[in-house]
Amino acid sequence: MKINVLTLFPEMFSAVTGSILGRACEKGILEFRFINIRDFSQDKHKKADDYTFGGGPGLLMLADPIFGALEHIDADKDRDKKKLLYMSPRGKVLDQTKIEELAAEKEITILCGHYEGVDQRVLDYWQMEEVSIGDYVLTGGELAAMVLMDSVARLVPGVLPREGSATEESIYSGLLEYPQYTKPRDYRGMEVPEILLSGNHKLIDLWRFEEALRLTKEVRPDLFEKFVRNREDLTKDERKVLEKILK
Ligand code: 6GU
Repeated sequence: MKINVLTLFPEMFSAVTGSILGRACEKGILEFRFINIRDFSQDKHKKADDYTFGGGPGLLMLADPIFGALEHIDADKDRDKKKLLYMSPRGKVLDQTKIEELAAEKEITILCGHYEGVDQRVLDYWQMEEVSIGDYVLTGGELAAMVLMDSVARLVPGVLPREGSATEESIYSGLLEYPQYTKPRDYRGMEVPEILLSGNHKLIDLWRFEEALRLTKEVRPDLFEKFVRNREDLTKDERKVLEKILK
Protein backbone atom coordinates (compact mmCIF):
# COMPACT_ATOMS: atom_id res chain seq x y z
CA MET A 1 0.00 0.00 0.00
CA LYS A 2 1.17 3.45 -0.93
CA ILE A 3 0.59 6.38 1.45
CA ASN A 4 1.38 9.94 0.36
CA VAL A 5 1.39 12.68 2.98
CA LEU A 6 1.19 16.37 2.10
CA THR A 7 2.38 18.50 4.99
CA LEU A 8 4.21 21.65 6.03
CA PHE A 9 6.07 19.58 8.65
CA PRO A 10 7.44 16.41 7.01
CA GLU A 11 10.07 16.01 9.76
CA MET A 12 7.30 15.16 12.24
CA PHE A 13 6.77 11.86 10.42
CA SER A 14 10.05 10.35 11.57
CA ALA A 15 7.81 9.06 14.37
CA VAL A 16 6.19 6.57 11.99
CA THR A 17 9.15 5.76 9.76
CA GLY A 18 11.01 4.29 12.71
CA SER A 19 9.46 1.21 14.38
CA ILE A 20 7.28 -1.44 12.78
CA LEU A 21 5.97 0.64 9.89
CA GLY A 22 9.50 1.56 8.85
CA ARG A 23 10.40 -2.11 8.66
CA ALA A 24 7.35 -2.77 6.48
CA CYS A 25 8.60 -0.04 4.13
CA GLU A 26 12.03 -1.69 3.90
CA LYS A 27 10.30 -4.97 3.06
CA GLY A 28 8.34 -3.21 0.30
CA ILE A 29 4.93 -3.90 1.86
CA LEU A 30 4.35 -0.21 2.51
CA GLU A 31 5.53 2.82 0.62
CA PHE A 32 5.44 6.21 2.31
CA ARG A 33 6.00 9.48 0.51
CA PHE A 34 6.21 12.75 2.41
CA ILE A 35 5.72 15.88 0.38
CA ASN A 36 6.54 19.30 1.75
CA ILE A 37 3.77 21.59 0.52
CA ARG A 38 6.08 24.60 0.90
CA ASP A 39 8.27 23.20 -1.91
CA PHE A 40 5.40 23.95 -4.28
CA SER A 41 4.93 27.56 -3.30
CA GLN A 42 5.56 29.86 -6.24
CA ASP A 43 6.11 32.79 -3.91
CA LYS A 44 9.71 34.01 -3.53
CA HIS A 45 9.44 33.64 0.26
CA LYS A 46 7.94 30.15 -0.08
CA LYS A 47 4.74 31.40 1.48
CA ALA A 48 2.11 28.69 1.94
CA ASP A 49 -0.58 30.56 3.87
CA ASP A 50 -2.40 33.89 4.00
CA TYR A 51 -5.21 35.80 5.73
CA THR A 52 -8.82 34.77 5.12
CA PHE A 53 -11.23 36.71 2.93
CA GLY A 54 -13.98 38.08 5.13
CA GLY A 55 -11.61 38.64 7.99
CA GLY A 56 -11.08 36.74 11.19
CA PRO A 57 -8.08 35.51 13.09
CA GLY A 58 -5.41 33.14 11.84
CA LEU A 59 -3.96 32.05 8.55
CA LEU A 60 -5.31 29.69 5.95
CA MET A 61 -3.26 27.39 3.74
CA LEU A 62 -3.13 28.59 0.14
CA ALA A 63 -4.71 26.49 -2.59
CA ASP A 64 -1.89 26.80 -5.13
CA PRO A 65 0.98 25.03 -3.29
CA ILE A 66 -1.42 22.19 -2.38
CA PHE A 67 -2.59 21.87 -6.00
CA GLY A 68 1.08 21.84 -7.05
CA ALA A 69 1.92 19.10 -4.55
CA LEU A 70 -1.07 16.99 -5.62
CA GLU A 71 -0.23 17.37 -9.30
CA HIS A 72 3.40 16.45 -8.52
CA ILE A 73 2.27 13.05 -7.21
CA ASP A 74 -0.17 12.62 -10.14
CA ALA A 75 -3.19 12.67 -7.84
CA ASP A 76 -5.34 13.49 -10.87
CA LYS A 77 -4.39 10.27 -12.69
CA ASP A 78 -6.73 7.30 -12.05
CA ARG A 79 -8.51 9.57 -9.60
CA ASP A 80 -11.19 6.94 -8.85
CA LYS A 81 -8.57 4.44 -7.65
CA LYS A 82 -7.01 6.77 -5.08
CA LYS A 83 -8.34 7.95 -1.74
CA LEU A 84 -7.78 11.61 -0.97
CA LEU A 85 -8.18 12.44 2.70
CA TYR A 86 -8.04 15.72 4.56
CA MET A 87 -7.33 15.51 8.28
CA SER A 88 -9.71 17.92 9.99
CA PRO A 89 -11.67 18.19 13.25
CA ARG A 90 -14.64 18.90 10.96
CA GLY A 91 -14.52 15.42 9.44
CA LYS A 92 -16.27 12.20 10.29
CA VAL A 93 -14.63 10.53 13.26
CA LEU A 94 -12.36 7.63 12.38
CA ASP A 95 -13.40 4.22 13.73
CA GLN A 96 -12.22 0.64 13.18
CA THR A 97 -14.77 0.07 10.40
CA LYS A 98 -13.42 3.05 8.45
CA ILE A 99 -9.85 1.93 9.12
CA GLU A 100 -10.59 -1.54 7.72
CA GLU A 101 -12.11 0.08 4.64
CA LEU A 102 -9.00 2.24 4.12
CA ALA A 103 -6.69 -0.75 4.63
CA ALA A 104 -8.13 -2.27 1.44
CA GLU A 105 -7.04 0.73 -0.68
CA LYS A 106 -4.01 0.63 -2.97
CA GLU A 107 -3.07 4.27 -2.57
CA ILE A 108 -4.04 6.88 -0.01
CA THR A 109 -3.09 10.54 -0.01
CA ILE A 110 -3.41 12.48 3.22
CA LEU A 111 -3.45 16.27 3.37
CA CYS A 112 -2.50 17.75 6.73
CA GLY A 113 -3.96 21.15 7.46
CA HIS A 114 -2.46 23.74 9.74
CA TYR A 115 -3.39 27.13 11.15
CA GLU A 116 -7.09 27.71 10.46
CA GLY A 117 -7.24 25.05 7.76
CA VAL A 118 -7.07 25.12 3.96
CA ASP A 119 -8.81 27.11 1.24
CA GLN A 120 -12.19 25.41 0.68
CA ARG A 121 -11.51 25.17 -3.08
CA VAL A 122 -8.85 22.53 -2.40
CA LEU A 123 -11.42 20.28 -0.72
CA ASP A 124 -14.11 20.96 -3.33
CA TYR A 125 -11.98 20.51 -6.44
CA TRP A 126 -10.25 17.34 -5.27
CA GLN A 127 -13.38 16.01 -3.54
CA MET A 128 -11.45 15.25 -0.41
CA GLU A 129 -12.94 13.18 2.33
CA GLU A 130 -12.55 14.93 5.68
CA VAL A 131 -11.46 12.72 8.54
CA SER A 132 -11.18 13.55 12.25
CA ILE A 133 -9.66 11.38 14.96
CA GLY A 134 -11.91 12.57 17.78
CA ASP A 135 -13.83 15.39 19.37
CA TYR A 136 -10.95 17.63 20.40
CA VAL A 137 -8.79 20.08 18.50
CA LEU A 138 -5.12 19.63 17.57
CA THR A 139 -2.81 22.36 16.25
CA GLY A 140 -2.45 20.52 12.97
CA GLY A 141 -3.40 17.39 11.05
CA GLU A 142 0.02 15.69 11.34
CA LEU A 143 -0.55 13.79 14.58
CA ALA A 144 -3.99 12.78 13.35
CA ALA A 145 -2.48 11.57 10.05
CA MET A 146 0.01 9.45 11.98
CA VAL A 147 -2.83 7.90 13.99
CA LEU A 148 -4.60 7.05 10.75
CA MET A 149 -1.44 5.70 9.09
CA ASP A 150 -0.56 3.50 12.03
CA SER A 151 -4.05 2.08 12.47
CA VAL A 152 -4.48 1.42 8.74
CA ALA A 153 -0.98 0.08 8.06
CA ARG A 154 -1.10 -2.50 10.84
CA LEU A 155 -4.00 -4.17 8.99
CA VAL A 156 -2.03 -4.54 5.76
CA PRO A 157 -0.94 -8.20 5.47
CA GLY A 158 2.69 -8.72 6.44
CA VAL A 159 3.09 -5.49 8.39
CA LEU A 160 2.66 -7.03 11.83
CA PRO A 161 5.14 -9.72 12.81
CA ARG A 162 2.31 -11.94 14.07
CA GLU A 163 -0.90 -11.65 12.10
CA GLY A 164 -4.45 -11.77 13.44
CA SER A 165 -4.21 -11.67 17.21
CA ALA A 166 -6.89 -13.60 19.07
CA THR A 167 -8.68 -10.47 20.23
CA GLU A 168 -9.39 -9.40 16.66
CA GLU A 169 -10.98 -12.60 15.44
CA SER A 170 -13.23 -14.74 17.69
CA ILE A 171 -15.64 -13.74 20.38
CA TYR A 172 -13.38 -11.06 21.82
CA SER A 173 -13.96 -8.72 18.90
CA GLY A 174 -15.95 -5.71 20.08
CA LEU A 175 -14.73 -6.14 23.66
CA LEU A 176 -11.91 -4.42 25.50
CA GLU A 177 -8.87 -6.56 26.07
CA TYR A 178 -8.66 -8.81 29.14
CA PRO A 179 -5.74 -8.31 31.58
CA GLN A 180 -2.49 -10.05 30.69
CA TYR A 181 0.59 -10.99 32.71
CA THR A 182 4.17 -12.08 32.05
CA LYS A 183 7.08 -13.10 34.28
CA PRO A 184 7.64 -13.12 37.19
CA ARG A 185 4.68 -14.91 38.82
CA ASP A 186 5.07 -12.75 41.89
CA TYR A 187 6.03 -9.12 41.40
CA ARG A 188 6.36 -7.12 44.64
CA GLY A 189 3.73 -9.32 46.24
CA MET A 190 1.29 -8.99 43.31
CA GLU A 191 0.53 -12.45 42.02
CA VAL A 192 -0.57 -13.59 38.58
CA PRO A 193 -4.14 -14.98 38.75
CA GLU A 194 -3.87 -18.68 39.61
CA ILE A 195 -6.00 -19.84 36.68
CA LEU A 196 -3.49 -18.55 34.11
CA LEU A 197 -0.90 -20.95 35.55
CA SER A 198 -3.27 -23.93 35.46
CA GLY A 199 -2.56 -25.03 31.91
CA ASN A 200 -6.30 -25.57 31.40
CA HIS A 201 -6.90 -23.63 28.20
CA LYS A 202 -10.65 -23.99 28.22
CA LEU A 203 -10.87 -22.45 31.69
CA ILE A 204 -8.29 -19.81 30.80
CA ASP A 205 -10.34 -18.77 27.76
CA LEU A 206 -13.51 -18.54 29.84
CA TRP A 207 -11.70 -16.47 32.49
CA ARG A 208 -10.40 -14.10 29.80
CA PHE A 209 -13.85 -13.83 28.25
CA GLU A 210 -15.33 -12.99 31.66
CA GLU A 211 -12.68 -10.35 32.37
CA ALA A 212 -13.15 -8.79 28.93
CA LEU A 213 -16.91 -8.64 29.50
CA ARG A 214 -16.54 -7.19 33.00
CA LEU A 215 -14.11 -4.52 31.86
CA THR A 216 -16.14 -3.56 28.80
CA LYS A 217 -19.39 -3.31 30.79
CA GLU A 218 -17.73 -0.99 33.29
CA VAL A 219 -15.62 1.23 31.01
CA ARG A 220 -17.58 1.16 27.74
CA PRO A 221 -21.23 0.35 28.40
CA ASP A 222 -21.95 1.40 24.79
CA LEU A 223 -19.68 -1.33 23.41
CA PHE A 224 -21.05 -3.83 25.92
CA GLU A 225 -24.65 -3.21 24.83
CA LYS A 226 -23.65 -3.69 21.20
CA PHE A 227 -21.82 -6.90 22.06
CA VAL A 228 -24.73 -8.41 23.97
CA ARG A 229 -27.21 -7.81 21.14
CA ASN A 230 -27.79 -10.79 18.79
CA ARG A 231 -25.28 -13.13 20.36
CA GLU A 232 -26.14 -16.49 18.80
CA ASP A 233 -22.54 -17.56 18.35
CA LEU A 234 -21.63 -18.24 22.00
CA THR A 235 -21.01 -21.71 23.38
CA LYS A 236 -23.00 -22.93 26.38
CA ASP A 237 -20.14 -22.07 28.75
CA GLU A 238 -19.61 -18.64 27.23
CA ARG A 239 -23.32 -17.94 27.52
CA LYS A 240 -23.19 -18.85 31.22
CA VAL A 241 -20.32 -16.40 31.72
CA LEU A 242 -22.23 -13.65 29.91
CA GLU A 243 -25.33 -14.26 32.02
CA LYS A 244 -23.24 -14.02 35.19
CA ILE A 245 -21.93 -10.60 34.10
CA LEU A 246 -25.40 -9.43 33.10
CA LYS A 247 -26.72 -10.15 36.61
CL1 6GU B 1 -7.83 15.34 11.87
N1 6GU B 1 -7.05 17.65 12.84
C1 6GU B 1 -6.99 18.57 13.82
N2 6GU B 1 -6.33 19.70 13.59
N3 6GU B 1 -7.57 18.40 14.99
C2 6GU B 1 -8.21 17.26 15.18
C3 6GU B 1 -8.31 16.26 14.23
C4 6GU B 1 -7.71 16.50 13.04
N4 6GU B 1 -9.03 15.25 14.73
C5 6GU B 1 -9.36 15.61 15.94
N5 6GU B 1 -8.88 16.82 16.23
